[in-house]
Amino acid sequence: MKVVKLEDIINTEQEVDGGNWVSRRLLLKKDGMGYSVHDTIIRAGTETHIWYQNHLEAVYCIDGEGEVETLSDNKVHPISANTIYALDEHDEHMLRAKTDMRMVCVFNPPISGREIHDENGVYPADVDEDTPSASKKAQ
Ligand code: 9YT
Repeated sequence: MKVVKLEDIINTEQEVDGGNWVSRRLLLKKDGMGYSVHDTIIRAGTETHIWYQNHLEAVYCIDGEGEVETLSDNKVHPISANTIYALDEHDEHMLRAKTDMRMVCVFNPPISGREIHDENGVYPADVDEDTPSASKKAQ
């Protein structure tokens, strides 16, 4: 069994700053669970275009307030604490944070660890730990 504490992730390679968000990646592909689990802070006042074409993601908000707009139908879904949304159709969306939002994110398949969004809001299908484009940098 493994036990991982958030404090063990902060200031390591498993803490990735995407600019609008900072993702503390608690469990990754290397942990062999078949999914990854992240504790992510979305920064207040930000708007992020996201389209995970290669992953399914569930996002459970445990603190803060904002909204998700699905771009296929322009529907706006208010998101606040104790609410989960599931991108079960690889939904292209805009994530807007009114306040800082703390989100627990689960990715299937798991991400490798250092992914940041590309210009289309996508993570690549799989990223090797040594791929230079996966290195830690702001978006
Ligand atoms: C909620 C969301 O999709 N935020 C973007 C960051 C991503 N979830 C991550 O890598 O933790």
